[in-house]
Amino acid sequence: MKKMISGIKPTGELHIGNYIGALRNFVKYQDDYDMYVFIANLHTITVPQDPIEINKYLKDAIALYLACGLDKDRSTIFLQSDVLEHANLGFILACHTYEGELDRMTQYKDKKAKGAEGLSAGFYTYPSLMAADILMYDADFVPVGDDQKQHVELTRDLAQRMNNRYGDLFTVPEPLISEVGARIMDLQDPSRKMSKSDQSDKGCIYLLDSPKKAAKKIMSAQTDSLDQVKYDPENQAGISNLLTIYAAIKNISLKEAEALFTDYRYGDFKKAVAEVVVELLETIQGRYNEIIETDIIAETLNEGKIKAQKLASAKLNKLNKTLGIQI
Ligand code: AQP
Repeated sequence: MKKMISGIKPTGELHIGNYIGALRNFVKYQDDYDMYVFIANLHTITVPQDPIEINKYLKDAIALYLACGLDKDRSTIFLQSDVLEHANLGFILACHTYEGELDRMTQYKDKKAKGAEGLSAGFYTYPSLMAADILMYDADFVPVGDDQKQHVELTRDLAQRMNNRYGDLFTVPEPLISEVGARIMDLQDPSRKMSKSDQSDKGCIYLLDSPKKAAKKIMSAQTDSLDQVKYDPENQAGISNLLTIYAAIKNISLKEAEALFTDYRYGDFKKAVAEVVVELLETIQGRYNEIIETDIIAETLNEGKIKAQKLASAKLNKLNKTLGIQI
């Protein structure tokens, strides 16, 4: 069975971009692949965080994984920091990553371009840690939103570099990016990706938003004056984003979604989108409320940790021997 791995960094409450671009695909694939899904908690501290806040996001993220349909008996679900080998392999890979490669990573470049000062060394080198998260388990595929493509490309380069230098060490993974919903945009500014750490929350629908609040956000989403529901991201970014959200949740193509709304006025179209979003949130939140206070979270993480650790320690032993740093 082919292996798949992916993770989400709990820097805030998960949103429908995370759900559509990543989570729903993890759920879809868990029967056909040997699936590894982790909470990327080490990645959260590459920028300063409030420990109390981050701890809540962490717990919510695991509960939401389960509420969205991930199942501990069909997937290995674990906390990145529970498997110490991730940080260890991350350092080894950082020693094989060129400075120029890290300089070219979009998140680092964007922050630098905006004049950010005092960035941590951890923030600069996190792409090597991400490569470690993937290569540790010899994953064949990495299901991600399209903002993560660059990271998987660096991971592939590192795997090939290590394999050329030391022999066959790592499987070279491929990104798996879905056709619909690989980049959900901010509702208020559809030229920007929907993100958890945005300052204003009006453009972002969190999976734990009340259905009423979520519907309100959709009803006030930015549109245009063209008065036609068409998928045309260049000229109708807001409408195209709403169509994408609708199509992804209903699991239909963009063409099919477009055909449903010919002749619709924007207000009625938005109502239809709000309805499917509300239905989705109600289902997820119903399950979340059942899960959040139970032992299932601890059980899931414990089982996941044992399974992941076994593979990770074997991998790291082999690598350390190959590198000559183990007696
Ligand atoms: N807007 C999005 N549309 C589609 N997919 C998305 N993903 C994130 N935002 C969107 C996908 O969700 C997975 C987990 O992402 P992450 O949380 O690890 O990191 P991120 O991409 O940096 O997410 P955010 O929300 O933008 O977080 P912050 O604000 O902290 O940087 C990935 O597969 C990602 O592609």
